[in-house]
Amino acid sequence: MTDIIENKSIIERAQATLRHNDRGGYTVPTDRLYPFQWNWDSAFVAMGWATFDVPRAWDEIRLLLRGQWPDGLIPQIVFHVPSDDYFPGPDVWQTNHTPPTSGIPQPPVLATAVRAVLAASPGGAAEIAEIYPRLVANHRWWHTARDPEGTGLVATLHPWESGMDNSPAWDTAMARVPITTTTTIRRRDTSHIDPAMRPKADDYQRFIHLVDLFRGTAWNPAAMYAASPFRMADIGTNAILLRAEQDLLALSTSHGTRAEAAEIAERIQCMKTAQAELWDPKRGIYVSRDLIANANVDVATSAGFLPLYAGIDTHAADLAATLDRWHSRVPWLVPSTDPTDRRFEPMRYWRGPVWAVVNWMIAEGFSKMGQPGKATTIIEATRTLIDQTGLSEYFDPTTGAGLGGETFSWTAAIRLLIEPQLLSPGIR
Ligand code: 9WN
Repeated sequence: MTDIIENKSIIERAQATLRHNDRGGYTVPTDRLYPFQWNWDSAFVAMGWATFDVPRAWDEIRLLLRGQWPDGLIPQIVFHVPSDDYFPGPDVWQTNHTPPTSGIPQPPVLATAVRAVLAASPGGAAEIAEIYPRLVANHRWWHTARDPEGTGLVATLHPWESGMDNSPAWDTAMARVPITTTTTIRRRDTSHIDPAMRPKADDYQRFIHLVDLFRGTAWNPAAMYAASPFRMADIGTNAILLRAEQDLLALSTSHGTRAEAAEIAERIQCMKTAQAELWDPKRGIYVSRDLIANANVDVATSAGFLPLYAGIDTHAADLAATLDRWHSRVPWLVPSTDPTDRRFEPMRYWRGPVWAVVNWMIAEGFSKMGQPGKATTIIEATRTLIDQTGLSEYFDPTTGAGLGGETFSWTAAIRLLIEPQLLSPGIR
């Protein structure tokens, strides 16, 4: 009985958090710290809304797509209304888009979310006719802008694009990026959050150096690709895109043409082959690749489990063993960095903490790839972390403490998505 009441209250709190962060059709990640619409946050959040308000889920997607560029890019941030609470704002990006946006992508979860929200829509949804072609354009953008040589691996040109901003996977490559900037850095994040839980000053120098560099190309995709000293095949982004391609393929059978389906299927084959090459037998996990140094990165992160989420089952048992090894070092899964690695920092953002959205994708992968026990372990850990400490941005894998921002939208969305009785068949 107590369980049921507690359960009900966290579900109500998760729904109330989305309503609280709703700014009239789009959801901010959390009040003040992130006052705009973020790309991959909104994809997860749309799935969360779909568990209790399907029309609102479609609004989330439609408003994100207002930021889409003519060439297909769906930007990392849409600045629907001005705010001084965040740096860098539209004055730094200068992308010349209405509404104002940043000029880089984020992991492309959107097609997966659209498929899930559609499945939760009784009798289908009129929205899909307008949305499907935009997804097609976006996936083509990824391949033309970020894999111009057709290797099957798309490139990430800025750590913010990976969504895992200060991951140790980027350390070696980011050391190549100068710390000089033409933009004056006026960080706002460290006035909202303890700096020990955020990226360091040098990280921001380099983040903004890259923004200055790209702005200098007038956001031209080919020029950015050529100029960037940071060019990584991020295993997370590549796996998420591969998964999204399969969701787009499923959508294409009822909403697209045969030619589109064939084009998507061909890309899927090519991406699967290329991702297989990113297996690291020593670390028992997939890793990212530095496309400038032509070397795989030497650190294991939680993104390395995501090829399971993309439907690659070759190493499912090895990845289950890796998860066990990590679990023997930290009580709370899944740390964002291998806890045996010297670069592991349990409280610093993407260098150690647990993130609910990543857990959800990894659990989804284990569940579909023949390791349901591992999926259950991860989901139970996620549920307990949230129910015990709240809807935090991320969690300390050594203590379970909630870290970063509070009343966080994507954490609320994941709490709704892992509540069995709330799930529509499309999201299950
Ligand atoms: C930069 C909104 C975003 C997430 C990212 C997370 C963080 C932004 C920042 O917050 O990044 O995009 O300013 O720190 O790293 O994954 O989408 O929640």
